[in-house]
Amino acid sequence: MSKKWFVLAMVLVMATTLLTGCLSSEKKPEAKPDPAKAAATGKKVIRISIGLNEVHPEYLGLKKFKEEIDKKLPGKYDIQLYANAQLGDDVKTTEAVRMGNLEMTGPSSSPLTGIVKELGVFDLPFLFPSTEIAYKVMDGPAGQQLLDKMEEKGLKGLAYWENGFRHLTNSAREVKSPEDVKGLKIRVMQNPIHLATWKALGANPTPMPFSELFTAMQQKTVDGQENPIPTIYLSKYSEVQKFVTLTGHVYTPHILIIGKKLWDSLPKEDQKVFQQAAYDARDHVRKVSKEMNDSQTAKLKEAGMTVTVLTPAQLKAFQDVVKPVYDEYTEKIGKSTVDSILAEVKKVSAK
Ligand code: TK8
Repeated sequence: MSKKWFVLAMVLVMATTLLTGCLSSEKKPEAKPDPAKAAATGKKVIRISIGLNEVHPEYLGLKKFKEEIDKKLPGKYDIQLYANAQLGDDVKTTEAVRMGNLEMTGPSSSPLTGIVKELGVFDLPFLFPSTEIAYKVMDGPAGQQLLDKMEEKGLKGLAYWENGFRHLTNSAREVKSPEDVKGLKIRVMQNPIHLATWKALGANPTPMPFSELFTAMQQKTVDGQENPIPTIYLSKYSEVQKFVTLTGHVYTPHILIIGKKLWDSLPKEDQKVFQQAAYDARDHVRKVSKEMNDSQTAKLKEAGMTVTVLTPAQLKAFQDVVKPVYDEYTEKIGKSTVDSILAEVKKVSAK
């Protein structure tokens, strides 16, 4: 081989090694932070994994979170972000954070009710009349009490981020009334209250992790699902779903979580920075979510979906059918929690 060719070959080999090295470290992160790497950079590795993709408001929130930490604690932390359930779905990452095998995650509150049953209050259908009221209640003392309850389970809940009001989509028919829902196979989050709600509506609900949902719709294992507009649009559900009904039947948050042990090991000043970054990023997520909710409903139509807006009377038919879920679940969630959240909703609605 001539010298020229040899050099070219070497360059190619090096480039491929570098490239595959990057790709594989992105796709298959180590189960634990690499201590050698951490020692080399002198930074503490904080991996945060979520189920949604890189264009979703939650991921944009994580970027903001990382930015704030990098700015205020330069050189101290290596914040690594993982999207698309790369380190597991909501249930798995939360378990991993509890066990100390992962540093942070941002699951929906709903799959956490197996750990903290009181969080189920957010799953009660039609609990919050608007996002503003949801923010005020969650960010207020009653919401904070629920985050505090997570601590005895090894989890520190830093803040409520926006997931949002959930809307029904399906591939079978336009839905305007509970009768139209009858018999539809609907994927729900792994949560008994969602299961009960969709049973009350006459659907055939199936709990399933979010990461399996797209394929389930594509293969018609399920007819439909429910999620907020940004998730429906940004996860390209229009490719596998034809109808959206703006049911807004429940508002569920994402919760930014860090392991309690890890949290306790951080210096107090760093805790303050982390906490503030979680709030700043929360505000960013809410702003972006609002913009996306406003603009993406029209985009769903452009993508070929039929978007159905319910009249107040049509919406009431849904609300009436699911009312018994409150009686069935109030004791199971904890009556004092349900009462205090309901009282807060009333109080902030009156203002
Ligand atoms: C992403 C989930 C998702 C949730 C769901 O991991 O499961 O439907 O709405 O946002 O948390």
